[in-house]
Amino acid sequence: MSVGKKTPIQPALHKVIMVGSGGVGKSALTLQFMYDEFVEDYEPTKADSYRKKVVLDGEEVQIDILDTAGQEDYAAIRDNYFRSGEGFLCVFSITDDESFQATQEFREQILRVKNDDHIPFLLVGNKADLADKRRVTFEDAKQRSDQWNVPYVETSAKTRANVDKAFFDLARKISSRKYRSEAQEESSPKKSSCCIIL
Ligand SMILES: Nc1nc2c(ncn2[C@@H]2O[C@H](COP(=O)(O)OP(=O)(O)O)[C@@H](O)[C@H]2O)c(=O)[nH]1
Ligand SMILES: [Mg+2]
Repeated sequence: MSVGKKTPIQPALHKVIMVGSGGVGKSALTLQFMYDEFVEDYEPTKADSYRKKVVLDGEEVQIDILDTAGQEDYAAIRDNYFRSGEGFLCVFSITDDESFQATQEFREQILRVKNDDHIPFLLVGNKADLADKRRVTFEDAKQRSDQWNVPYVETSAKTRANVDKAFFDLARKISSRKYRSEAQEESSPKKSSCCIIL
């Protein structure tokens, strides 16, 4: 029976922004997710956007990815990028402590621009294949993500480990967030009319 079944006109679009210091693997993760290949020498100053159709929990959705590349040092450009994002993959390299420290600043900037403590956000420790060069422990990263109340995931753009997981977990958070806020919007007029009557 198809009666009453909702058919979306267009697949939902979830806007993801890649943030993190230069060289941590934002482009490599994006390209691995998009095209199933490890690109070792992507132009470090090039920001670009991508779109991929995926099936998320049985529903077709589009994931829009903005791969930033340092232009966000300019506050105005950065704020525009961040404002357009519905979810953030905040990437550092497990081989580089400075890149881990830098995630703090990215987190603060994002919260400032979005003005939303519950913005969909994942802390991503990339280059997990380079175990012998690890400088950031899993525990330290997990502790930070717990403090922020966000998930922590370790990925490798080289081996593809957890790459789909990072994007899908974030898209899932964006999706549930949207439905929740739609539900709130639907319920709030009732509340206010109720207050007027009283
Ligand atoms: N071994 C390893 N190298 C990586 C990984 N991700 C990125 N790289 C390398 O790190 C360098 C910087 O990656 P890139 O994606 O350009 O970093 P971005 O500046 O954050 O976009 C490149 O030489 C990549 O080949 C990874 O998961 N494992
Ligand atoms: Mg890049």
